Amino acid sequence: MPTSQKRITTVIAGVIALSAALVGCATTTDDSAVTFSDPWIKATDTQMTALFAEVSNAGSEDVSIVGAETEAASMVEIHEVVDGVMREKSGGVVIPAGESATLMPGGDHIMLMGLSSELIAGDRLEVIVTLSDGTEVLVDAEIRAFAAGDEEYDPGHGDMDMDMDHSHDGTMD
Ligand SMILES: [Cu+2]
Repeated sequence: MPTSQKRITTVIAGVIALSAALVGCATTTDDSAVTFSDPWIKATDTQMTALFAEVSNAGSEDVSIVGAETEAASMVEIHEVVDGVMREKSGGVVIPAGESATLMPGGDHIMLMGLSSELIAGDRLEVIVTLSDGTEVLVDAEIRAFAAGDEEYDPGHGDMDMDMDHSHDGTMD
């Protein structure tokens, strides 16, 4: 009896350890007051694109989008567009308490750079967005064809990313 008793205890301990490991692996939290509505990413066969969405904050404190990551891109930045040129947005995108903000072409957006493969319309891509309150939100975005906006996107990146190997073919500037 001591032997079988011990074996059962060992099995239970193993199950508990596995459960703890699974919880520990989770990279997102569900308790964020920030939600992403209708998130989408512009389809592309280049090495960069952007994530757009309507983002609302149901909480009582302002929260900012300060970062993001996805397995499809080696680098992700939070951008704004000023005078038609995009650049990294200092402090991130603020979502005021009880209000919403829109990430859209020509405006604030989450820039995905160093894409490892083509992003095809109709596919989906998960992006983990980091907020200033320390929470992370898993965003499941649809990839959509979007022709307009190319003009606004490329020039800014041409300037900014000149020293990076993911810039275009060198025809800019
Ligand atoms: Cu950008």
